[in-house]
Amino acid sequence: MLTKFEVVSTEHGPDTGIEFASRDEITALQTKRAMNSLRHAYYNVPHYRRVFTEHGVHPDDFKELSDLALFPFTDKNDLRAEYPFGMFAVGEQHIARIHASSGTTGLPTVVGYTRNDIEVWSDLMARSLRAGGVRPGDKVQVTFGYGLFTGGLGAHYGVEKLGATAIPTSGGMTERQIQILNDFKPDAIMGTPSYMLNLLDRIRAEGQDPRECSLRVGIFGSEPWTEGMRHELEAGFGIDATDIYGLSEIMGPGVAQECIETKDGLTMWEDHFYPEIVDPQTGKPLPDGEFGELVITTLTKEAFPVVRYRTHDITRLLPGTARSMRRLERISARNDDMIILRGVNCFPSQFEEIIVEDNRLRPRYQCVLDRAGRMDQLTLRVEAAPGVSESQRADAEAQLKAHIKNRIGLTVQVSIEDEVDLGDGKAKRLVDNRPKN
Ligand code: DLL
Repeated sequence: MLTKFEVVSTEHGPDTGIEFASRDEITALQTKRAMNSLRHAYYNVPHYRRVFTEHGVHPDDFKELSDLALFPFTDKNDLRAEYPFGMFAVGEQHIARIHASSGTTGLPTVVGYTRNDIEVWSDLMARSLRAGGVRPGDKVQVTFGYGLFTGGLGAHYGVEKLGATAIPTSGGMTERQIQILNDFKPDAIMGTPSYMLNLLDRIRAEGQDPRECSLRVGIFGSEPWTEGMRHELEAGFGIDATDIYGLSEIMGPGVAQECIETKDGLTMWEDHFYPEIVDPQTGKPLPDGEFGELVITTLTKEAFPVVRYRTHDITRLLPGTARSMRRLERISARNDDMIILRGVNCFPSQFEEIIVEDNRLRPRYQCVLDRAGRMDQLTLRVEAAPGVSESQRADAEAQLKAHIKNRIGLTVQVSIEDEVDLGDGKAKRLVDNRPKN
């Protein structure tokens, strides 16, 4: 139930003029909505009431957008501390859907949506698809995973909302993806860029020319990728490829989307999300154009309003081009050690939890990321305990691989070694050898 303050309803479907509104109009809308959202969080989520009070601020202190800097940040740990439903701002009977994403430990971060939140998300996904070149009547193969991950269902509802046709293949089963691509003749495809490169190779390996497929556009995201990968996917499939960004804590896919006419970074849908770039060390807001950590405040979320969420994604804000809303430069780095491997998020600490259960291994380990051919690959280097025989090592390796597959859902390479050098000082848990271009 929404008490005291109602969140402003969102009438902006994919075909309204808000995408081209003047900066003044956007600022006025953001100010009104931020005020509402801060009140909504404060009056309906005990966590926000507590931390605002501890910080000596009240929603009434907010008069203009720069006042947002008075309010405390929210981090993944805050959400985890309220596991599972403590951050919901509405009663459970108003929750239409729940999604979750991996946390730094075994506990996932849980997010909820009201029926209206799902409507807004679908609108924003439809808007994103349209910006990426998908049109009503197109068929869209959705290879993002369906389930607790926001990718599949988030994209799916947007495809339907746009008036296009969803082909919900979900992830994996590449043979079947290729068959569907050949037989259903989709106009567009969505997925992680690394999986798309894999698909490209598999099609070629079957003796087909991927440029002869029916695809016209591809919308890819959920993990960092590069201009080099864009060129390869565009040339390989004969498509226009654009970048989509989002995170479950804020909504899911469709927080920002690159426009097909400019392909110059991702337009942030600023009527629903207020972006700030802050210095990752001091937390001080930085001016547009400077690199720092992206912080997002939701402006219209009912079930899960989020105030100043630290995304840990490093980027900068640029002026609007194809739309009047500001753009994010392609996100190429994070300032924590979250690994995104083939679209699955995980932290080195999750591997550690599994390693320490095996007394044949020592908790001295390092994650090494490489690009093997096309696919990103993670090798977990782990030190063997003293006196462990060759055959015990082989057993430990097989078991570790199996446990990681079962518990984290990732296939990784494991290398059990005599010694793992973790560098001087703070243990270097992550080595990223993937090409940057
Ligand atoms: O990955 C939501 C999503 C699904 C986005 C499908 C796009 C397409 P999470 O699993 O919560 O949500 O992971 C969010 O993934 O903080 C970024 O670090 C990373 N990420 C998402 N999109 C991009 C992108 C989904 N286009 C985390 N470029 C974010 C670089 C991205 N990184």
